[in-house]
Amino acid sequence: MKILVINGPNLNMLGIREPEIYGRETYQDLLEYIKTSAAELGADVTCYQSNHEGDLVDQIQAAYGVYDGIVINPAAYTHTSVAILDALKAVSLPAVEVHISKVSEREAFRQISYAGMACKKTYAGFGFAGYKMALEFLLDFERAE
Ligand code: CA2
Repeated sequence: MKILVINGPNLNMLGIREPEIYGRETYQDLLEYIKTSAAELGADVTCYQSNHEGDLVDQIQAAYGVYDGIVINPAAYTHTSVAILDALKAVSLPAVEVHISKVSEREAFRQISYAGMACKKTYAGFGFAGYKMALEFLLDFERAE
């Protein structure tokens, strides 16, 4: 199964600040974790990160016909981007939303997720492990199809 993992703005800064929320591991560590998890689970994973909303929309669109599923942490765009929601709906690929932190216990402005409205499942507050859970979910989902 070919899965595109998309990370949104500032996630490339992981490990640099706010370790109490996002941990001490870096974005490179996250890429390693996803690669190792994918190898273990037998998924073919490509990772993409951008700080730009339009680039994230372009990547989601480009996934159509190429990937079998999407794992997405849209970061701050989670709470603002109807464009990302529309792109996920447009490609209609099975998608899973991931957040490193437990957004449900954070500020009021983080309580809405537009992207989540187009996702089959959300994993939030599990740190990096949420990405592996998302890959497992997509593999199980494909098997059940
Ligand atoms: O918990 C998550 O994964 C988030 O998607 C992370 C976003 C935040 O806006 C969402 O509400 C929840 C922020 C990513 C920025 O990460 C930083 C990394 C280092 C230093 C500061 C922020």
